[in-house]
This record gives sequence, C-alpha cells and structure tokens, in this order.
Amino acid sequence: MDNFATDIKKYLEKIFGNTIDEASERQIYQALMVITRDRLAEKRFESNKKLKESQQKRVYYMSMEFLVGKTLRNNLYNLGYEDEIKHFLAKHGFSLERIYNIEPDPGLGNGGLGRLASCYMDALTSNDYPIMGFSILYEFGIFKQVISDGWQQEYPDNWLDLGRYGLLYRNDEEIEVKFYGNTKEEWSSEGLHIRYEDYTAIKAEPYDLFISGYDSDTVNVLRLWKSKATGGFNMKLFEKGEYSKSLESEAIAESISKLLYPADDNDNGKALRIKQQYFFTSASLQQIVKNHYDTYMTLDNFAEKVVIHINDTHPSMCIPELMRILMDEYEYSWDKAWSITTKTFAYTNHTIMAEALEKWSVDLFQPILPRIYTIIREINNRFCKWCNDIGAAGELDEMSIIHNNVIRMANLCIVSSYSVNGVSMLHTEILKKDTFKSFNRIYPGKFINVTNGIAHRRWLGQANPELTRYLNKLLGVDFIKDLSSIDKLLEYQDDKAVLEDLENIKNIKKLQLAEYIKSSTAIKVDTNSIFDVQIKRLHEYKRQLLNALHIIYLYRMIKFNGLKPYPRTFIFSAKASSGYVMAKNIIKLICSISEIIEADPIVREYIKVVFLEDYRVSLAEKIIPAANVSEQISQAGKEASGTGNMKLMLNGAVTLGTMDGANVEIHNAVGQDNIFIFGLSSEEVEELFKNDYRAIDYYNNNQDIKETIDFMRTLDNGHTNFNYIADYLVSTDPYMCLADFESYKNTQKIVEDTYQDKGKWNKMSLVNIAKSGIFSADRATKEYVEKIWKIEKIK
Ligand code: Z16
Repeated sequence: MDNFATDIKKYLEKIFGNTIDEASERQIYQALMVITRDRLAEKRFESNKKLKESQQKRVYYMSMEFLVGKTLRNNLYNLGYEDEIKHFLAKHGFSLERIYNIEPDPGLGNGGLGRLASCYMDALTSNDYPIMGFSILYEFGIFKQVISDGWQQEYPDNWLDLGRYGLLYRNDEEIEVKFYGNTKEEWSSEGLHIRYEDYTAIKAEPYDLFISGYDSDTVNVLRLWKSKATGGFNMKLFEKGEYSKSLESEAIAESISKLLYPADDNDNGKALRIKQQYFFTSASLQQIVKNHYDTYMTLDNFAEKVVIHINDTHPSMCIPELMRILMDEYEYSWDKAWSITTKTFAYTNHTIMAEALEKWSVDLFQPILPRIYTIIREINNRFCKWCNDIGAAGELDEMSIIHNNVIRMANLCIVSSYSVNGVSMLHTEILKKDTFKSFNRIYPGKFINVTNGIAHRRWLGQANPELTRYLNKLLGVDFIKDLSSIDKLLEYQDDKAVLEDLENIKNIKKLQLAEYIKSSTAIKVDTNSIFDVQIKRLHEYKRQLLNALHIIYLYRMIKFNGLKPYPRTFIFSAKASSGYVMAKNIIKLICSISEIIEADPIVREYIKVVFLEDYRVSLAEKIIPAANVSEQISQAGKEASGTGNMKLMLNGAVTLGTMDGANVEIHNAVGQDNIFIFGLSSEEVEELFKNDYRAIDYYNNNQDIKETIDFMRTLDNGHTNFNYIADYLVSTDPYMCLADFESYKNTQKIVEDTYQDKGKWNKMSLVNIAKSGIFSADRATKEYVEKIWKIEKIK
C-alpha cells in the first residue's frame, strides 16, 4: 500500500510535473486509473502464467455488450486498497468519492444482457475461473439521455475521453478481418481449396480491460476490438490519386466500432450491424485459434480445451467463422471441422419475443460475407437432409436455418451448439414447449436452464455499504464472500431491534436518494413516503404504462373523490431506443404526470412522480438501495428473466410483480407472504390473446378503467395530449395493460396497507434480503461451470 501512495506521487511528478498537493482531481483520477490498471496487469501476468502451465480448458465469453459500469471503485474494493487510499487522499485534502465520480460509466451495453455479461465476468474472476470476454470498443456507448420538456433527447456518450485510462492497447496482437469480395473453389491434388479474392480488409485493434476479482489472485481480461483502416487499403486508393476517397474509406472502416446500437431486445437489420458482428467475432476467433495453436501446435484437441459461449445470437457468426478457419486456413475436412465446432459452442437465449430473434435477409448478408454465407448454407443443407432422415422434415418450417430467404440466427445457434440455455425457469419452459419445441424434440437434453444472477459485491457491497457493514456485524459471516450465508438473517425476522435498524438504514439510503432527486429534478420528496421504483429499459412489454395508468387513477381519485392514500413517491428511470416512438411517448406521459402533480397543491401531498434521466449502472447503484417497492410488472411470459428484480430484493425492496421471468424464482424463495403477485399467468395471457383480447370490453365494463382513461384524455399540459396512448390502450395494446389493471390496482392497495404496518413490512423486507442468496452471480456462474462448461479453477 505504501507503494500505491508512492506510485501516485511518482505518476503525478512524471506525467504532470506536480506534487500531490498541487495536483487537480482530474490528475489524481488519471493517476489512480493508470496505476490500478498496471497493478492488475502485473497480477494478470501471474495468473496467466499458472493458466499456461496447467493447460486447462478455458471459456471465451462472446458478447456484443458488456455493461461494465464504473471500474475504479470496483477494482480498489476488490484489491482491498479502498480504505487506505481514501485515507491517504484525505490527508492531502482529496475525497475518493469525488474522484470516483470523475470516471464515466463505460456504457458498452443496453441493459440486462450487457450487465449480465459484466456480472458474470466479475463473479467468475472472483471464483478463479479462466474466462476471457470479447466485445467491441464502441467509441460511443449507450447514448446520454437528457429529458427536455418531458421528451427524451439523445446525446453522444464520449466515454473514452476519460475512460481510456483503464484500457491497455495491445497493438502487438492486431488482426485483419475481411469483408465483401468473391470466393473461388480450386481443386488440386490435395483437394478443394477456397480462394477469397477482392475482399476489403479492416484492422481490429485490441484494447484490454482487466477484470479484478474479490479476494482472489485471478485477473481476467475483457478484450475490446476497435476497427481501423489498414494501411494497404488506403495506399491502393492513394496510387490512383484519390486522396479524399482514401480518407472516406478510412472513415468507413472506422465506423464499424463507432457506436453501440441502442435497440435493446429488438432486431434492427442494418448492414453496419452485420459488419459489427462479423468484425468482432472474426477477430476474436482468429485470436482464440491462434492462442490454442501456439500452445498445442494442433487444433485436433480444440473442443477439449476451449468453450466459446455465445451471449444471445449477436455473436453467432462465430460458428461459421470457426468452420471457415478450420477448413480454409487449417485444411480440415467439413466433417472434422463440424465435429470440433459442435463440441465447442454453447448458446444462451435471452428472449422469445419474435422481433428480437435475429434474422438476416440473404440479400443483405451474402454480399458482405460471401464465404460465411456459403458455410451457413451448407450447415443448413446438411441439417435439412438429416431432418429428412430422422423423420422430422415436417418441422423444417420451424427449424431450418434459412427460410424464405432469411437466415434465422437462433436456429443456427441451436443446430451448432452442444448446449442451449434459457435464463429463468419459466423462460426455459417456454423455449422448450413453445418457441423451439421441435428442436427440443430432436435434441433431447440440449435445452437447459440457468437462472440469471447478479454481482452482489457491486449491488450490495459497494452500492450499499451501510447495509453491508450492519449485516457483517450482525451475522458475523462473510456473506460478501458467500452470499448464501446471508440467510442467517432469517433468525432475526422477529427481532424488533434488528427490524428497526434495517428500517433506519433504508431511511438513510432514501435520504441520500432524495438529495440526488432534489439536485437533478428540483423535486422535494418525502422520505416517509413509500419509494416505489420501476427502473429498466422502456418497453411496451415491461408495461411502465400500466404503472402510469394506475398513477393517473390515483391522481383522479385524490383530486375528485377525496381519496387520501398513504404518501408514495413513484420513481422511474429508463432509456427508450431512439427510434421507438411509443416508448418515447410513454416517457413524455410520465414526465407530464410528474409536472401536473407538482403543480397541484392537494395531490402532491400524497403522490409524487419522479423521472430520473440517464438511467445507467451508477444511477441504479443510487436508486436500488433506497427502494421499498420493486415494480416487476411485465406481461407474463415476456420478460426472459429480469435482473433488476434481484438487485432490488437484495437491498430489501419488496417485489410487486407478475408471475414472469425470475419473479417466479423470487416468489418461490420468499414465499407468497413476502411478495405481491398480481395479474394473469403466462398461460392465461396466451389463452386470452388467442381468444381475441378485446381491450375495449375492459374499458366498457370497468368503471375505474373507463374513468381513468377518459381522464387521461383531458390531461394536456400545453401542446401535448395523450389520446394517442389512450387509443392504444383501448385497442391494439398487445401487452394487455387493461386486462391486468384491476388486479394491479387492488394489489397496489394491499401494498399501501401493508406498508403502514411497519413491523410487518420490515419483516417482509428482511426475508427478501435473507433469501437473496440464490441470486448471486456466484451461484449462476457455478451452474454454467458445472452443467455446461466443465472447467476447473485456476490453481
Ligand atoms: C437484453 O438486454 C435482453 C434480452 C435480449 O434478447 C436482448 C437484450 Cl439487449 C435481456 C432480457 O430482456 C431480460 O429479461 C434478461 O434478464 C436479460 O436479458 C439477461 O438475461
């Protein structure tokens, strides 16, 4: 540690010519980032040495998204330096907290899927498993959201400006990726040879982000690829004297890693997206194969030593890319290459929503990736032939990889992987019984479930140090090391003093959040009110609209019917994909309700609505510890798992939810007395949808719904009105908000009544914390290790 202080001083002297007392916060920040990175690089060297010696099997985790969140606190926390650096800096008049705030959130993901990938990297590293992540170094991560007059506006997130100090540029390992062009078949005495001509090559530059583990010697790497024009590529154009064109082509090459597509759970079918996918999968696969070959001088044992995990279908081009490398570069036959490939890949599915299952039109795909396309076509031909042989030809409409001139990437993954998993019990059941039922029939045992988990060290240890310290002292167990031991808290479920302590800690976190709300929205909230939280991407299926509709109902009842509910603060935070009109309108609706209530001296005594802009990991860390109620109200069958639900539970919020995703597991864990479940089940949703759901009937037959929607049409703050949304609710809403409204409203009333019984509420909250052990990413990744990957810890 002495060393760390010395290193800071040295860095300041060397880079800025400053003493620590002359340095700015910005300079201290840079020093801490760089020194931490270099410490991790040294540790990485040691753990890598062990890994090379043991020659053990490794996992490569391929994901278009890693929602890393701020790294500095996490790394110092994991390395155990936090307290000492805090004191050292304080001696010189600096606040470590303020330094942490300088770091931008690396927002290299949209939401759940990206954050899951980061939680898993953290957990696997803490548990000493050899994993390497691969993704793209987006110059612009998920956009910055600014709310202006209630509307979402998107601004570029220039995170590398200050974020780059955590990265290590490895230009010794850059790789070329090829697009376009033609393939030629050449026969010689040695057999068939594929010549790839007239392609366009682009450089992939690796940037490494080190992943630290808690109380562990292991450091793993997340490798992020940045696209660059190749020198030769430009020179060709230079020779023709086309200087400006050469710069254009450079810009095109560099556009590949320019930005993250902000559509969560939606397939956007763009050529640039294909290029992004192939760019990062090809670079990664070349790297992986090279690592393997350099170690073993053969690829025959590839599948014994390598697992490549595909996070959703976004990295699915890994599959034909491995086939291509094995056949075109290492001269394997189709059958041998296929045998290796199908033992190498494991695939996680994260959605059943049709619009999110990736499909590429052949016409778009083939010119960009001609060789990859012929390989996919051949995989499909052989698969179809095999289905014929086993009598499954009748199900090829569902199963064939290429269908009506589109490539169905999920089908490619299922056919080519040895394991396919869903992310919650219900989700996996739906995959097996519905979405992929024919596949499940022809590949018995291939589909398995691994319910998602979260990095509790970040979501409890770091986000809620007050609760962590308290539980540490009370329980006398290291639940940060092993979250399952937190169930010892159950012994205190009837202990009045403990229940009060927990309530006091919750109030401290509510006060901190209230401060933040005041500073970012100017709204003063009452910390005695129920903090009711819905934070997640904005999506129709997640039904923020149902929540908003209920708030409008309350507003009307308070204003015109003398209702005096227990005070409640409804807190929302959500980004909408930039092209998603309905989602943006829902944000506008929520912001308008907030404004209208603020302007109403009577209603605002009871309910308030707060929309916090720019939802991101670091904001979630502020909101979650302060929540009393966790809104998980998606239409049953639609949310694959959810992970915010777990983070909120871990921090003592009580779930108000449908029987959807991992809410089902939460329900099983806490029992029905410690959760508020409402609404239709996924089977009932299916039934009702098939039998022609008629929203208008709910409007006509339910007085509250009728009055609420009529009232909604009168809400008009200035130039906007909400007829558009009201019309949708009573007509085409596929997520059937009105069908669940009555049940939601009644359950909300139960929530309110229960909250007023402080003893009862606190006990519910305690049980939620105590039962959250199974939602640790330690448990989830252990299941991946044992059921799918079959890897060992680094020794
Ligand atoms: C995503 O975040 C998810 C699914 C998907 O197909 C694409 C993206 Cl970007 C989410 C699911 O919606 C959510 O239910 C789940 O908890 C999360 O992935 C992690 O599995």
